[in-house]
Amino acid sequence: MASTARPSALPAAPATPAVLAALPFSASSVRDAFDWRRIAYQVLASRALDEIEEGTNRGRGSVPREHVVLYQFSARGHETAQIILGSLLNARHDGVGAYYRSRPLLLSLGLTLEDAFGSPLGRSGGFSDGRDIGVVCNLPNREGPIVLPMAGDVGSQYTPAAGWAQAIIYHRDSLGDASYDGSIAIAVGGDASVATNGFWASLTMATTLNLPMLFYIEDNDLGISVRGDMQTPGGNIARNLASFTNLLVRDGDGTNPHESAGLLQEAVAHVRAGNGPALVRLTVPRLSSHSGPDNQKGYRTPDEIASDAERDPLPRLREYLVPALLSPDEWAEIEANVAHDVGIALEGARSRAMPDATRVAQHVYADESPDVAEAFGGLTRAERAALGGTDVAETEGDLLRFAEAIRRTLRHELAVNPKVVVFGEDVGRKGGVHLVSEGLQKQFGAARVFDTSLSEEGIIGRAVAMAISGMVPVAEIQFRKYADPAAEQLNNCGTLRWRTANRFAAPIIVRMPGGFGKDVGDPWHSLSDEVRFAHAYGWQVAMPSNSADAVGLLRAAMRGANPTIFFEHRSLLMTGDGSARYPGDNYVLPFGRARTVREGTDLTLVTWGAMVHRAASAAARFDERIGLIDLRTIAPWDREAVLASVKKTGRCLIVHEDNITAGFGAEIASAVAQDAFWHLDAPVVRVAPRDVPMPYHPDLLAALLPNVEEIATTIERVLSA
Ligand SMILES: Cc1ncc(C[n+]2csc(CCOP(=O)(O)OP(=O)(O)O)c2C)c(N)n1
Repeated sequence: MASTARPSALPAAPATPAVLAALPFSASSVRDAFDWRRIAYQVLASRALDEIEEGTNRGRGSVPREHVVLYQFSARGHETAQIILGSLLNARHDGVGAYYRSRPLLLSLGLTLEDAFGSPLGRSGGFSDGRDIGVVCNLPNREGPIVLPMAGDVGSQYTPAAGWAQAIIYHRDSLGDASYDGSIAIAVGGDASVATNGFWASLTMATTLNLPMLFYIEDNDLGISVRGDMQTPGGNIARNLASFTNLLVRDGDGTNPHESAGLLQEAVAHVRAGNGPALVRLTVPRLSSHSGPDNQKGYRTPDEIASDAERDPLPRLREYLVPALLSPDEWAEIEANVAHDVGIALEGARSRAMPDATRVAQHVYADESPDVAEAFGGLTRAERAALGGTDVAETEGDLLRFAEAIRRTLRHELAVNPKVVVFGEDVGRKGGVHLVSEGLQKQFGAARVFDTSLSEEGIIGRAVAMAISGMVPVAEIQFRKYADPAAEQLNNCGTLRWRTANRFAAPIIVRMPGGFGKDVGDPWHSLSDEVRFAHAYGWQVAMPSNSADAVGLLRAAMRGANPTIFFEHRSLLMTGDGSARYPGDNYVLPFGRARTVREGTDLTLVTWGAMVHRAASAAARFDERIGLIDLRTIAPWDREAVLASVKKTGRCLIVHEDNITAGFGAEIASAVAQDAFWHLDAPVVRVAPRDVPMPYHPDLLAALLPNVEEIATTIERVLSA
């Protein structure tokens, strides 16, 4: 073991009697409530891991002196309070949103020492199979507390943690699953993380919804190099939140085991009892640099580093336990056990295979092969199979406008699948600003169809955790442009399955109106920019042009295993352009299957969304010469259908509403140029708006959007090329 084997050489921790006297817990109530031997083992183990990885260990026993990982984030100084907290998480469905300095907490929840070493070494197996930084971990657990997949973005852990808390209530009260009784969500973050949008979004969620959620802030007064008073006015988030309605707030010294244990115990009990959320801030020293590459130069003086070293919680833990609860020999025995176990774990991790490079692309999307294990999250295969579906549309259905078709699909899926919830800003009482969900709250109740606070990050982060819990969250973003604040959660949702090597999945559905309206536009409500989601990893992207396709694709998403962006075009919501016959309650349209709107001999016109209608009007002017393909989905997109048609017609024209530069049309043009080049009789051409935002005045809008005339003229030009 490392330098911590010399606790007696360090100054004794002051007892801070004034603080202790004010605390509501007695010495014996704290001492007796915890398994301190286990806590000591885990604190020492975490310390040993960090020291070996950092190369600061002195080398002892079977553990040589070395520096074993390149990108290391040490938790030295943060361990004791985290492990005390972990020891309080014992309900079946406790769930943790944590960050890169939370490995001690994971050790206390069952992360093995070998996995803790193996992943930072980039070895196969473990929590990411070599795909993610070793301290960005996760812990699926079907029998006890889980740790949601962490992410590298500071603050991104908060809204999923709040979503987990809301999911606990849903499973317990709406699905009647008693195994959720008493379970809570925990969000762990540093002092700088409380300046993020995610922190405030989740705090609003937790306090307004009275969620069973504990915020644990470990305040080391540094965000890499920036001091805490730059993140929080006055530098103490607990003091500032003292007057927050519906939040128990506690503040203390995270190096004092007694105080940490008492405060955390009180807060956990408060939340478990259903009294609402709590926040505990504990001060801790950061005993290392921020991360491996950081040398602390320029922002921390040697004196500051030395005075933080004096606040090391490990010797304070020993002071607290020895001799009151453990004899010096017992403490030494724990140290020896840790040294032994850590040595074996390091060897085990080293002997693991390197990750299989041939599998680097696996798990971006769900892999349905029977030999691939089911991820933690989403509907199970059995549940999906039971819901079933058919890709054969009924032909006698009512003629439905676009919005009504989506509403009817949501209504049916809410009725047949109790795990479905529908939510977003104004989605509940009002029924959405486009009234797509009108009447659904009345029919299914406010637990299943509900309004949210105005935070898109909160909406998507919440959906991610709900999906991980096995629910089917259908989140509405009020307008495409307002997905911007949720970009981090959306991107992390898309990579979640891949970066956890299929341990977790979050197949959420994000409904998103956008595009031009009926004679109206503007830069905020009329953005389309669908290409951004096709470019993001792991998403399915639907852009239906009519009611029947909307029904089939939305149902496919809600019975599927991948996250989906479901684009609801405003002009289709506002007009009858997309009306079609209802294809039935069981109609499921697989993604990546284009619709041939019309066959043609001389030119293939490719488009999607609302542009299908303008393209169809233009194509109709050319008798049988124009083949029109409606892609329906752009991720995946039906490459085969487009190539087959272009090989037949020899010409390709792509029309879209998104701006031309790097729009999705460029992807199609590239595929055609590469794989149908020898069949082309003319250049591949795109009709799309110049790179100009959507304008407000109808004349300006009309001047920018592709229209029937422009499409027809371009068809003529390509035909005569
Ligand atoms: C959204 C985001 N911005 C910036 C960073 C870079 N970064 C990584 S850690 C960090 C400081 C975080 O400090 P704090 O939350 O106090 O946690 P600590 O590292 O002190 O434990 C920063 C700025 C990031 N990872 N994510």
